[in-house]
Order: sequence, then structure tokens, then C-alpha cells
Amino acid sequence: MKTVLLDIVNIPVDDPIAFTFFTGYMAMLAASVFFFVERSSVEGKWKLSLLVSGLITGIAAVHYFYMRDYYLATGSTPTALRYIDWTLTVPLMCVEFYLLTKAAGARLNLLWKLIIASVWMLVTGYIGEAFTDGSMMYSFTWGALSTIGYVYILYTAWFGEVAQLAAQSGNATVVRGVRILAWFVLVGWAIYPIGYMCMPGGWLNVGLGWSAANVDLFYNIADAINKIGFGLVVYSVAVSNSPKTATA
Ligand SMILES: *C/C=C(C)/C=C/C=C(C)/C=C/C1=C(C)CCCC1(C)C
Repeated sequence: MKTVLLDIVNIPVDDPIAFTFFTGYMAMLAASVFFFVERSSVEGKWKLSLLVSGLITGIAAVHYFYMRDYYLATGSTPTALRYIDWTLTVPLMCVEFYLLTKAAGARLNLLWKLIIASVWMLVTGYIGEAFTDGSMMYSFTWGALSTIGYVYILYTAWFGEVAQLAAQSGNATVVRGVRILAWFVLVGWAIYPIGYMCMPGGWLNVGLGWSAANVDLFYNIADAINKIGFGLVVYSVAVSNSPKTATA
């Protein structure tokens, strides 16, 4: 009888998805250590931003630990764990936008609007994945509903309140940082719907015959880029706004 434990310790070398689960876990863990340690080298008000960066990758690391085992033991997609992770970490990414623009006058209602949009995006996405009947209509409907939340965040970061407040801040590194984060939302976050469309009933699955097995590959790569990348952008803004003596 094959035990679950045996499946877990045997990481198949020819399985790129298992590989990205494992490296994803390590990368998130290492990034958290980095962000937590580096808190001491930035000035007061930036410490909270770095704490949030570390929490985002830390929460992801814990979920990757479990998702990797789930995947190795069952060979299937850990949908629920994935969405629990995102429901915690995507709102925290909204907090980063809020903290970056707070000095320029961002108010809590901006944060709430972003959080509500992200929760909408994720709850509808989860319904689209977890309860699918495999039909194109089902996949498209929930995917389209989810995209409304995504577009709202995208708009806010590029042209809406976040972009406007960044411009008003008069701080060149904040303007630049927010613009880079907006690029992450446009390009990095767009990888997720590609993964979603590999699901049964999805356009890439039905239209191009892309396998549902690719879902985790897209999600794992996107998570590493977005969660660690976001944190590094915030880190660089924090460092350039801290006195040189504090960074030594
Ligand atoms: C750290 C995790 C992040 C940044 C996750 C982001 C997830 C998305 C932007 C997901 C978007 C989706 C759509 C826009 C439509 C299809 C369903 C989703 C949830 C995959």
C-alpha cells in the first residue's frame, strides 16, 4: 500500500508543476525573511509597508507548504487552499497601495473599495472554478463577473484614486513605485485569467485544447512574480525614502 507520506517525499523530477510548488514555497519563505529583516533598515513609517510585504509572502509560504503536499498526494489542483491564500494576500496588496498613497491623503474608504473589489474578484472566480459543470457558459459567466473586480483595481491603480494621489504626493519615488505596481496589476495579474481559462469549459481549454493541468503552473509562476515583485517594489520605495544613515 502506498502511503500519503511516500507520495510527499518523492518529488517527481519530471513534473514541472511539482517543481514550481516546491520552488514557490522556498522563494516565498526566503522573501519573507528578507522583508522582515529589512524592516530595521527603513525609516519609521515604512516599517509597516515592509511588514505587510513580509506577511503577503509569509501567508503564501504557509499555503504553498500545504498546496504542494496536497498536489503531490492527490495529483489534483488545491483550489480551496489557493483561494484562501488569495483572499488573505490580495487584500494585503491593496493595503500596500493605501500605505503608499496615505501621505498624499488616501482615506480608508479607498482601501475598502479596493478590498471589496478584490474579494468580489476572488469569490466569483472561486465559484467559477470549484463548482464548474465543465460548460463554456458557466466558466465564461463567472470569469466575466470576476473580471469586473479586476478591472476596477486596474483602473484605480492606473487612472483612478491611487494614481491621482500618487501624483499629488509630489514624491517621485512614490509616483514611480505606484506606476510599477500598476504594471504588475496589468501584466502580472493577467496571468491568472490565463490559468483560469485552462479549466474545463475555459476558452483556452475548449478553443486551443490547453490542459487543465496547466492551471497550477500559471498560478504558481504568477504568484512568485506578483507577491515577491510587489514586495520588492515597496521595499525600494521605502529604502529611497529613508535617510542614508538608517540604511547602512
Ligand atoms: C497573490 C495572488 C494574487 C495577486 C492573485 C490574483 C488573482 C487574480 C488577479 C485573479 C483573477 C481572475 C480573473 C480576473 C478572472 C478569472 C478568475 C480569476 C479569479 C483567476
